Amino acid sequence: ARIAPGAVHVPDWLDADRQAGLLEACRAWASPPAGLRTVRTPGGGTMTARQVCLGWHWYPYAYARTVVDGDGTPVKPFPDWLGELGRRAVADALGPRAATEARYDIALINFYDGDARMGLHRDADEQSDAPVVSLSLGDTCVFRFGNTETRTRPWTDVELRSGDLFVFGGASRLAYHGVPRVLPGTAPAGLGLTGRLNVTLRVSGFTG
Ligand code: MD5
Ligand code: FE
Repeated sequence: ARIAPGAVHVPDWLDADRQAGLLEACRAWASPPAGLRTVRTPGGGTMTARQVCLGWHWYPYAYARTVVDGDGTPVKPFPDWLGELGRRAVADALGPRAATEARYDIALINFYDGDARMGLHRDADEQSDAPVVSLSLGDTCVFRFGNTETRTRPWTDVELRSGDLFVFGGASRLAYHGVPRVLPGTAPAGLGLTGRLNVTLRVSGFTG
């Protein structure tokens, strides 16, 4: 379903086996070194979702090759198979032409447990306008898709469930968005995940 220009929601894109496989990979990436960390914002706050990065390490509001705000170790590599998954996602959501230029090299993986949420923000630290690919696992969340101008209404709330794909490209790439809540206990019974996790694939556009 098209939510806005360039923003496409594909429910149930990953079947149960692929969800389980992606979850297993995320658990390995979340292990030290360069594993899951709490993100501290410059204002002295902390994000409630915890995060692990592949390829490039995101810290507010820049990218590095090491976990500069964690254990200082090199960020884990971004695997080729994940880039292929990203291109398949873009092809399915936006068509094959949109997928050809996209060379994914960053994954940000957010773990939402308990009351974790994510405030409205824009993702503007990449130097590429390639679409962001979002894959959801575990509990259903309310995803808030806003507008490119302001942090306020109008916005559209969409429920993202385990296995759903969302692709944010074109005019939606710099829209404000967030996760106002996660609906506890809604994960598929067989998956073995308490809470929610979200994998985003991005193109850095960095050279060198
Ligand atoms: C999440 N993650 O569910 C969301 C899904 C993040 C983040 O917001 O920054 O890690 S990705 C949502 C997204 C990315 C890029 C553009 C837009 C949405 N958008 O235009 O709405 O944990
Ligand atoms: Fe974001």
